[in-house]
Amino acid sequence: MPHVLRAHGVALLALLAAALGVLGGPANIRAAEFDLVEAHTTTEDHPYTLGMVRYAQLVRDRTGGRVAIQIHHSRQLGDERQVVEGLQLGTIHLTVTSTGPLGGFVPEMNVLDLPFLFRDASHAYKVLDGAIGRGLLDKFDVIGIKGLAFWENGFRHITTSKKAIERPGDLKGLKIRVMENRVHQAAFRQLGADATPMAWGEVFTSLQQGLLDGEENPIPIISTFKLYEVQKYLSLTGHVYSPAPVLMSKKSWDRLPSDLQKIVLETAVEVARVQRSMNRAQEQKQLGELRAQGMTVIENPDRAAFREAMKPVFEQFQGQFGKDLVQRIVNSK
Ligand code: EAX
Repeated sequence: MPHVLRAHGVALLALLAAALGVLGGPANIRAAEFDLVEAHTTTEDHPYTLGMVRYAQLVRDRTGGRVAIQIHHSRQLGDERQVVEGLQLGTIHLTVTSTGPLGGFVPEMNVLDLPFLFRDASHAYKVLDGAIGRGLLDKFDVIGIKGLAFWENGFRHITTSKKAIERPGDLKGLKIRVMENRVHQAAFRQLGADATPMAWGEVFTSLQQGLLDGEENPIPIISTFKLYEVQKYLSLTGHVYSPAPVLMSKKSWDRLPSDLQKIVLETAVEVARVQRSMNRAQEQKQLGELRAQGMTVIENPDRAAFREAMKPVFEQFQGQFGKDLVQRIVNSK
């Protein structure tokens, strides 16, 4: 990772400069005042990483090198739940994560996991970038985390090994990995699947060994993790929109002076736009690539039937999160 090497190089140069008594040298040979350890689970070429690289550059430039972000992708520091725990402890400072494990930390976050909550991406952006989204991010405060912004994981689709999924009944009896998330678990149970919660890191091997029949994720995840090697069918159900919150350890946040806090927060919000368009560009390109890799794509599964079949879950959880909040989201235009 060149940015890490560069950080070391900069530190050495700064030491050298100090030793030689060269004071007030150019900003780029100073070591960063705030070194932020960032960690997430996706690969180097996935839009979480691409967005984070852009974010790190902008933050470095706008803070005159005072804030440096060291990116660790590909689960180098653990799965999503562990990383979020790291934020609470202050051992990890920054992440971009799926909502998968977040309901275990902030129960209200589970509202975003309701199947067919958002009509389309612009509906999701409207809600997440407005007062409702900010309200959800602010709920992380009490558990020692500063919620910065919503980036994108994407609309989730179902992949399977043995059987094409066209309608809800096709999932009956299939062992499908879901995120460690009670709404997703309930939704897939409702469809008759054997819904198996599991951290992402174990999924590829479990699919490979036939311990699972399928899973569900956005196209950029399916593609960058090469799920085509272990899955035959991709059914474009789009049953839930997965945002990717960018979260910071409250310990790191509180250490930053307010001018730097402002840059760190505003830049995270600004990069959401870029990161989402990177994600959509990958979706477009990768669908063809997945076909070329031998996957059979079911483009038009019976979405209305999926929505109908998952409705009881919507009703059940709507009661828990407050019908009011759910209605406000549904009615956002
Ligand atoms: O955050 O666990 C999941 O299925 C997530 O969508 C994925 O790892 C990216």
